[in-house]
Amino acid sequence: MAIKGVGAPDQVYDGNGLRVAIVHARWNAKIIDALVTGAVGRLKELGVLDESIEIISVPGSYEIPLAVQKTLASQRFDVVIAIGVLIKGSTVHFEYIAESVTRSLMQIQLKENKPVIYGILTCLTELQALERAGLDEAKAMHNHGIDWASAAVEMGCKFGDKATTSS
Ligand code: RBF
Repeated sequence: MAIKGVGAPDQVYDGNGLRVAIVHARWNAKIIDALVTGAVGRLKELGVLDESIEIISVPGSYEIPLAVQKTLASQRFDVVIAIGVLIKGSTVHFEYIAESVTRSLMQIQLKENKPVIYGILTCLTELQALERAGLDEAKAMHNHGIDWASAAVEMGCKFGDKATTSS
């Protein structure tokens, strides 16, 4: 059994009826695409209907919080998955963006009282990001987008407006 990463959920959650938005940045597009694809595939496996999934793109990670805020304020969604890929460069942009986006996403979910799933990779190298999107052939690592979708369905069912927890 893996030591790191999310453990098994306490029950199987049914995503049918859950409305999920994915707000993603377009920086580092190849990695983003793999993460979004992984998330969408898992949402569908968990019963979220195609027409209940909306994908919204913004230029970069810095733009994600406002888009998430507006998306939740529209009252059209039960949960939002925020996906961005920040890769450290030679300036301090990375630190500023990572810090402000992370803090903002936490504030938004508490203010809007709806789950925001934190799908922001903050990697020191491009290889680290590729690995976490399951794109590094040498290691064939896990696509984190899959976990974010599982978290979205669990949080939406447990804490969303239409809490549908069944046991
Ligand atoms: N956005 C990302 O999503 N990931 C990045 O790794 C990233 N690196 C950036 C590095 C620099 C030097 C700058 C200026 C912007 C970067 N952005 C990145 C874009 C940022 O999130 C935002 O879209 C723009 O700054 C416009 O507000």
